Amino acid sequence: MSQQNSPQKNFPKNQSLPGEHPKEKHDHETIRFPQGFLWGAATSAHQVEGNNTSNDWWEWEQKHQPFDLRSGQACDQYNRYESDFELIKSLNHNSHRLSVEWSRIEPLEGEFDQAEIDHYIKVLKKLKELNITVMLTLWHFTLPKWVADKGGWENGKTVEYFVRFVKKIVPEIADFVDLWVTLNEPGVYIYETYIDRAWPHAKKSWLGQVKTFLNLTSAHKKAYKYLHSLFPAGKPVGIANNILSFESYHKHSFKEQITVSLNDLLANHLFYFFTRGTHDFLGINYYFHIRFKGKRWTPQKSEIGGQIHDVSDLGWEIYPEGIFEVLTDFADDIPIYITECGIASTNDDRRNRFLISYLQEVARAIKAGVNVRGFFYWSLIDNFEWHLGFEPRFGLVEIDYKTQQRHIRPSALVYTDIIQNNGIPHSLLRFLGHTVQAEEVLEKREKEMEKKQEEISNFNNIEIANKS
Ligand code: GCO
Repeated sequence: MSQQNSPQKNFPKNQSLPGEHPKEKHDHETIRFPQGFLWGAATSAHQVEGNNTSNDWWEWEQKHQPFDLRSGQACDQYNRYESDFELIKSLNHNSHRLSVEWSRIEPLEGEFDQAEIDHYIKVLKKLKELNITVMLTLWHFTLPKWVADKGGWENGKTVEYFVRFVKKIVPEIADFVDLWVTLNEPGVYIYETYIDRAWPHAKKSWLGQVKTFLNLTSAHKKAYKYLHSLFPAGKPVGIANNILSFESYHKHSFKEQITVSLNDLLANHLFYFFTRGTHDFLGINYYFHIRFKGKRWTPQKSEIGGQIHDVSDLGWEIYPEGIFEVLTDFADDIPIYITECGIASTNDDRRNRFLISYLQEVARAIKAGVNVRGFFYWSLIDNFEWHLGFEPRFGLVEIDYKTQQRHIRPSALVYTDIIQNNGIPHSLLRFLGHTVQAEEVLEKREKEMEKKQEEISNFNNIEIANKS
């Protein structure tokens, strides 16, 4: 274009063009969270304590898992709780979620071990000395062996056993607990036991599933009632429930939409429906985004992976928008705590991106009016990931299992930065944006899983051969 015909040529500099608007100021402000927000991390007894020899998991591990997939001394937190809690404090967490191990407290039917009760008093006291808000889970997946031998949660009597245990332990430790979680993820427990059948007492039984579900709802309701008889005026009680974000591939597919609704009802809402009126808060554990495709009624493993988004070392899709969705879906009059949310990754840069992008979505949900009161990252330290052993690395703090040395990962410091600001400083947003290809991770993961499967079946074949 010649100078002559240039559109700028004769256009007066100060005259505005139609559609022009004032330049938006980029404010570089911190994304703030509400005052008093709880910031912490979560663990569970069997996954970190070590040597929980009186529970059903321990027994099952010795029988069905090769040596490297057994909990053993785990993170030895039973002995190292003091230094671990000091670490929490040094990272500036203002709260912590942990659980007590029923099988230590009542290793034999009706026989309570006072020395173990005293141990938990010391553990919780230590947290209070450090001025840390305590969220305590009363049941996190493991059962004393004697309870499991009588049929576990399928047996209606287990509700009475559980309530008797709760009535014993709660008065002893109540002074040091701020929030109670009666049960952890009833749905995941049922799924892993009866559908995936990867956990102790694995079996195919529709009736077993239904009984377990109903007994768990009744255990929660009774524990709730009891806790409120002790603390009518305070000490909120809830559960920690695994809430999944479901979506269909095709908006026009009626079948896919029905699948989404059914799964949402069964996995996310049913337990709350059966226990309505007995939750002072909603505890949400958020990990999964699942897209349903085609004719299938249930999610298939391959669809859980991220064809579009990044994935964790376990192949779980990283989908920050999902946490916004579940939070807005569950928005109610009662407060919400994110009782677990985390990523298994040896790539700490990925954990940084995870933390920042998920917390951004939590902040967005709060801005949209959802009453979120706290966030507990899963997990404080790498730990025993149930049937998968120690390979998945969820920790803000890395563990060298040979020496039990703790190493603070950079992401733990990013989290501390967020906690100190009670928000996400703008400078942290620079962590977003690099992507690791999902295919790469999934391919590696598939190979690892094949290897592991082979190890497990070799182990079981040797066991069978030894027995015959
Ligand atoms: C669960 C538990 C934790 C897990 C965590 C990571 O969801 O199964 O609450 O015990 O370790 O969720 O899978």
